[in-house]
Amino acid sequence: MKIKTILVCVMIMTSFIGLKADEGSHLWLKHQTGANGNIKVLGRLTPTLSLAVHELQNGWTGMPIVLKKQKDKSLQNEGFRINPQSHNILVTSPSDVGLLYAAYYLLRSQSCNQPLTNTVIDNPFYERRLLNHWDNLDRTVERGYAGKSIWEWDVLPDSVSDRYEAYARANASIGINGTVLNNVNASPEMLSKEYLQKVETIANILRPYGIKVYLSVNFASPMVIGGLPTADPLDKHVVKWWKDKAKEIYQIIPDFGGFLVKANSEGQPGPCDYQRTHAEGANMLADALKPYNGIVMWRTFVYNPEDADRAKQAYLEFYPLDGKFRDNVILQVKNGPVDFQPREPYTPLFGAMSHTKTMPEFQITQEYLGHANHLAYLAPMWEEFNQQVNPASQKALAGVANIGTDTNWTGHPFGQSNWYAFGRLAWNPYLTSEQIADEWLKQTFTTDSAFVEPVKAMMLDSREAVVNYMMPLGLHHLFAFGHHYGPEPWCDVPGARPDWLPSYYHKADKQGLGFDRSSTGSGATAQYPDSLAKLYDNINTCPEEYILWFHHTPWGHKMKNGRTLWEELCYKYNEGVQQARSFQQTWDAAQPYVDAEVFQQVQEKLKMQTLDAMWWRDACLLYFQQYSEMPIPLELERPVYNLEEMKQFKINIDNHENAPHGFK
Ligand code: GCW
Repeated sequence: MKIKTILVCVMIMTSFIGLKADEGSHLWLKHQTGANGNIKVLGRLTPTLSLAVHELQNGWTGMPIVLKKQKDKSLQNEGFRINPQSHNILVTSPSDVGLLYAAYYLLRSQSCNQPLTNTVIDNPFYERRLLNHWDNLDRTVERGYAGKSIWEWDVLPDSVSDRYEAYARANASIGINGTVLNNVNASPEMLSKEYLQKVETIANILRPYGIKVYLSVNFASPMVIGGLPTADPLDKHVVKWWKDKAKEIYQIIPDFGGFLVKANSEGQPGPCDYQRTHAEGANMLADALKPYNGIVMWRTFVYNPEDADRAKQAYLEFYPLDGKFRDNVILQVKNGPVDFQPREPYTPLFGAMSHTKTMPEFQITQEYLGHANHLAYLAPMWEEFNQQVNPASQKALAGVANIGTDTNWTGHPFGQSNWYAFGRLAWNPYLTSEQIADEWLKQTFTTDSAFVEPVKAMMLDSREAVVNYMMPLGLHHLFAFGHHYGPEPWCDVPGARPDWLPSYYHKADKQGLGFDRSSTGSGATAQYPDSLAKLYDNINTCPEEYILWFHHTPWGHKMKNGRTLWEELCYKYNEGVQQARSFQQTWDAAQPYVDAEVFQQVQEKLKMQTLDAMWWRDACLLYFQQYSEMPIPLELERPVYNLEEMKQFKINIDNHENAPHGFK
């Protein structure tokens, strides 16, 4: 062999190996490079269009492609049409970003081996598809489990990380078109001139990818950085301060998206501090942004230990304000009425506010689903929500990001699938979890069905497994205080807010288990539409996956399968452990198809997940058994941990000491 040929072979081999050992940094964007695709643009080459051309030239191996911007009655601004013709593929969209989305569509189809035969017309379902970063200015990330914040505030705007563009590209590839850069527990500093210049740099990098920047704002900003004596939304100096601030922002970032606000929640300032309503607060900000087409996303996550059942409070506070919000205000409502638990029924505000815009907030980061240690594919949870709340009644979608500085972005390699699934569902809420998992696996690993089919089945089971081993049958918030990782159904922190303690939610006693939210209890069932309220209110018709959410259920209550509540609880916890074990088997069988490092990383995490599942099962069953006084059915595994010992474990989440096993 000639030296040149050998060299080429070595280069091809190393680039192949290089891709295999990519440690996850390329996410799902692993399509071939150097394809030399034949791409033509009709019209002006804008920065966004250049990106589309570049992506296709690099990755497209099919027929020549013609990209053309043109009006089209069947298309929204960001939608696209792909028309395979005899000698080429004609791709059109009313906008440049629509053509970029089409490029990613084509590359995805190619990676998934989906042939293009018919014309494709694809429009985004929601106009705004946003990530929310809970990232602080000191680069810590609230509820972040994947390293530090990717936003390097300390060195911006002079130094610009390569990650910003990689982030933009990944988001554009799945249709995300907005990002809130900072934590909803917002530092007023964010709106200072100095920080706005840093934001400008990020906005400039994201813009060609069709992504707008938004900011979380602290309601007391006029006091903290403006030196005013009040932040009262009806005070004319306060109104002027926000108007001036909006003007300043838009001078720097002309396409700025708007504000996200957490007000009068968990100690944050807000209009209620001045006896004003949430509507008065939101409208004041909305008026300031209105001249520039900016919006306010106002969160409904409010609750107070002195008030009613926590699950009822968002509704009680906001429902009376229906119709009182400006048209550029959208209420951002968490999917469930408590807080991103492994399973919750939907928040009854959805659908109830017929004269107010609402948008769901999902949590991609796994605050309550095992952090970045557990494999939990969340699309089935969001699909379940979309089956309960008609997506057409919603105006936008937000997801709390799981992204950080880790090489693989999300800590757990399978955490990437949740970022991916969120974007895909924001584009099309009618995609199935199965379809999304299939796409993600094929793009991220291989199209080989010997790998895809079993691993997909594992993903599809994984959220239910977490529900089973953590909180089956509608149990919720049994977490250890603060870090929300392991089980502490017994948790009692002297002086803590009662609504931050598990006993507030599980109400275990000698009679039974669960929160009575029926008409004999807190009456939360009445916040749902009549037919559902009736269904949930009756213990015999309430879906069993919510029975302990809505009913204080007697230990001996007969479940549909004939078991008592206690027995069923034991079975569910055991099923969760068995599922985690089966994931280990599935993954070991997948070894030949996966890069060695990623294989090992997932394998280690699955071991931890199984240990955690056993920890959860034993902690919860042994704790509740003190009340049920019933035996664990003999056919089930015996506890391996001991309740009194477990009560002594106090995980230090920072140095991971004192866990009952290898918690890392
Ligand atoms: O679930 C709670 C989290 C807080 C979070 C809050 C919220 C950003 O534990 O960390 O604060 O929800 O959504 O505002």
